[in-house]
Amino acid sequence: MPESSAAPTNVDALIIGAGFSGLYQLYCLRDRLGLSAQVLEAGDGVGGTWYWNRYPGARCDSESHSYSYYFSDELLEEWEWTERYPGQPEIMRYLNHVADRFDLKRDIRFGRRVTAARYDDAANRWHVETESGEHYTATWLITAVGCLSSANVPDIPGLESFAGAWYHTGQWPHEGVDFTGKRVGQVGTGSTGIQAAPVIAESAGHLTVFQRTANYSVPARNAPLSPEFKRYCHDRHDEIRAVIKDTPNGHPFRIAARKVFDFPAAERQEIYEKAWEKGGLQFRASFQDLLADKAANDTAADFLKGKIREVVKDPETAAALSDIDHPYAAKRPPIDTGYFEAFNRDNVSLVDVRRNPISHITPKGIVTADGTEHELDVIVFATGFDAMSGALLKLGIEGRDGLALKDAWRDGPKTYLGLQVAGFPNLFTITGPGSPSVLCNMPVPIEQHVEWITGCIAHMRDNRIERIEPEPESVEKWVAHVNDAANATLLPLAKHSWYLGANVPGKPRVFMPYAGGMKRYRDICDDVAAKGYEGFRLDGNDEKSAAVGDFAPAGSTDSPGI
Ligand code: NA7
Repeated sequence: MPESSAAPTNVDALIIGAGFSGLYQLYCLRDRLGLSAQVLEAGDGVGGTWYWNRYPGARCDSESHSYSYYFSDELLEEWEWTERYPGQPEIMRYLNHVADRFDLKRDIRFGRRVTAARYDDAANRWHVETESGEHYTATWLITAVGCLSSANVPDIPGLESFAGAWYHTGQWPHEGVDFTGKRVGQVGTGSTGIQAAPVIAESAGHLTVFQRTANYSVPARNAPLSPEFKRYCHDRHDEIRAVIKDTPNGHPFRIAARKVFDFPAAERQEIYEKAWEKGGLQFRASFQDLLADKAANDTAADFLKGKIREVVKDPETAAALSDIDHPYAAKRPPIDTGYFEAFNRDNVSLVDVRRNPISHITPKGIVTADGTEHELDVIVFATGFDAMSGALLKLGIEGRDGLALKDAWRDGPKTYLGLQVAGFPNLFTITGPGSPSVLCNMPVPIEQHVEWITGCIAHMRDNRIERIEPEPESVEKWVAHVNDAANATLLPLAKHSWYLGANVPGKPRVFMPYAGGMKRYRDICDDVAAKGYEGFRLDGNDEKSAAVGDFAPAGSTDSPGI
């Protein structure tokens, strides 16, 4: 797209990333506050996560009518999704539509990968550099880099010697990959691998799935949206907005108030059957105590494991696929279109790499510990991301007195509200570690974060406040609260979860997302702002921060997001 040759490099606000969060942040700062703002985006187009994740079967697990911005009634009225779950190309069309409709692209500098961001205390400015050597400065620096954008390619010995082609799903070639007749190895069975495998199997000569942790999955039951449902979305968007703002996870459905053991086994089974037929993440909403009570969770886990054994015909494969080591939804629960059914095809096989680990890669393929060489033409790494903190640490951020973010977070990421880090004035992290983000339907926390940051910057401007950063004690309290919230759930029982950073060797194990629920989080943020940004240090006028109070403990009856 054409770019102004005189794009400003010294602005009020710099935003890194042009996905859901960066686009809305630009709109808020530029069009609502009238600030000068620029977005720096590594890709050649808008879309963020969806710009990079173009793998076969890439589709959002949130229902399309909720996977939308809700800030503009006009936008809600004019846009129409076509399927229950939006596929990657449709999400790209949506985000391009939003960017064009609000004339955002003129303030986005594409093809700019940020490599350094340094805070100059004396000038109270952020200095930002890009890979190509450009230099920008700004009063406020806002990261909108997404939670799942730093690809995790496992360090398997011999990968460089592989004679075929290999790809990570999060860095998929724009021109696509032709699997026709090829021997494909897919490593990873998270949400991505579960979406990709059935689609790859359709054209591959043979697909070998290398599974380390077996996973639950509920059928998505994706389908075109009916005219009646489309009309409902248009006519009732106020109602839908009210629901997604009120539910703990920002999804457009309420979590049932009932508890598992208030129902006899036969009735529970019926409830699970209905939820299975309906499909999607709503399965998780069948009972309110599924993520709070292990025995309750076991009933859902057993139901889902039974479904795997029903669907998959080969008993050995079915046993490996249903040998799941964590409670249902303690890791991000995938939803699928024909995943388990794919293992009934003659051209699909499973290798259980928990029992028989990958030892190395040769020019011909993947070798497992038992000495078998699985000959392959293509390897697909559906191995996830250095989630939540990875993309932020890659930006080369240095705060006050040269404090590097990677040093401040040596023992794991620490923020206040997921939005700011002590020692890094005027830096805001949209969906940062410690925010509800990935436990929610993402556009909901994104809109809340962006609006809160916009309000905070307006407050600073109106009151001539030059700097804002959290008091270290607020950060400590928030980190403790995030831990308490996680510990009130079964989420920490999944030892291999990326929520904990456990998927990346050497990464500190810290439960990163806030599991106390989106509504509670929104109330806390509103309260902090209403109390004059309680727990933050505000410099530049006489305003003093108020000491942060205690956050109400996350009770076990609260359902965390998924
Ligand atoms: P995930 O959920 O992190 O899944 C990655 C998968 O790759 C998972 O099965 C991992 O097993 C597996 N993995 C990772 N490294 C290896 C190695 N070295 N060997 C074998 N297997 C490995 O990423 P996704 O992209 O599927 O999903 C990310 C999020 O995107 C998802 O949660 C949604 O929010 C959208 P493990 O479980 O670590 O044993």
